[in-house]
Amino acid sequence: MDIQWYPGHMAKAKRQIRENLKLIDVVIELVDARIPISSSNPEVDDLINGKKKIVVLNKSDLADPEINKLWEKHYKKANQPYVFVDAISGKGLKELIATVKTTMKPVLDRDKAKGRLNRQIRCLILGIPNVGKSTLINSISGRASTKTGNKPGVTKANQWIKVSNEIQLLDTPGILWPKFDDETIGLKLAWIGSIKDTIYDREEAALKLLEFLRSAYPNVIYDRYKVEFDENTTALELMESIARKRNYVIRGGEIDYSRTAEMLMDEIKKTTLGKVSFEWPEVD
Ligand SMILES: Nc1nc2c(ncn2[C@@H]2O[C@H](COP(=O)(O)OP(=O)(O)O)[C@@H](O)[C@H]2O)c(=O)[nH]1
Ligand SMILES: [Mg+2]
Repeated sequence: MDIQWYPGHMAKAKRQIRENLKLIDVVIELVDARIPISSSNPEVDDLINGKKKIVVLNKSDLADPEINKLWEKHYKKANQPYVFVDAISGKGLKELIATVKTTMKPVLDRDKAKGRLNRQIRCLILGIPNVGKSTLINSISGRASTKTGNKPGVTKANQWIKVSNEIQLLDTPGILWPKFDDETIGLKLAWIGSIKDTIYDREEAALKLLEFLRSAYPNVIYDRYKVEFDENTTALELMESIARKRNYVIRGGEIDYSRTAEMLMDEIKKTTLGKVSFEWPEVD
């Protein structure tokens, strides 16, 4: 998938979100549990202009359970409603529905006091490409009404999906643009397979990945690639050992860096390396 956010695209996406925001009560911001910050858009809070927001950490099945716990603490402390979900299996969806209700309770109570009964809660899903918006909408609606995958440009009139007696969900999610202000954000998006790694130098991305894994998940490297290393081993040396182990060499016994990098990027994207999170909140 290719994300090219030209200023025109961005302006259009923003306009669409603003239009849809007029119709809704609650914003469900979908992020990737492995990179909750890098997969969210810092402009969201300005954009939603005071609407209630629930952070939904999707693909939590792929994230490190220990790091998920740190994020839970983080959002609790920040008083930010959040839910961990796995949109494919539907795990966490009940909790999401419950969270929508508790978040809106004060508003509903106020409306009830004014005599406005049977008030519907209307929700909108927002998120960057590939984060699982369509999958979540499908799971929540219990039918395959929304196409999953990456087919941009298919637009139709807005429809409401009935989630429960009180909750409705706009069937068209808002697409946010990822931020690339910081080089590491692009790298993390490439590691989770959210953007084509060809946007980056693949060998560079794979080297940075090894650097990250070496310090954060050394056992993942040991277990999968069965190579020895210590704190003095550079990422390049590590890549070379892995290449030799796999016999990724070309004529003359030279390392095939390109093939090794491709394999590494492939395995991290396919989550062959297990449950790995790429960022965590600052903890004291
Ligand atoms: N493992 C896992 N994969 C997911 C989850 N949610 C979505 N996906 C996958 O992520 C990819 C992108 O999902 P999609 O719903 O098309 O994302 P969208 O671009 O935000 O609409 C698809 O291959 C989905 O199967 C999840 O909770 N766990
Ligand atoms: Mg989609």
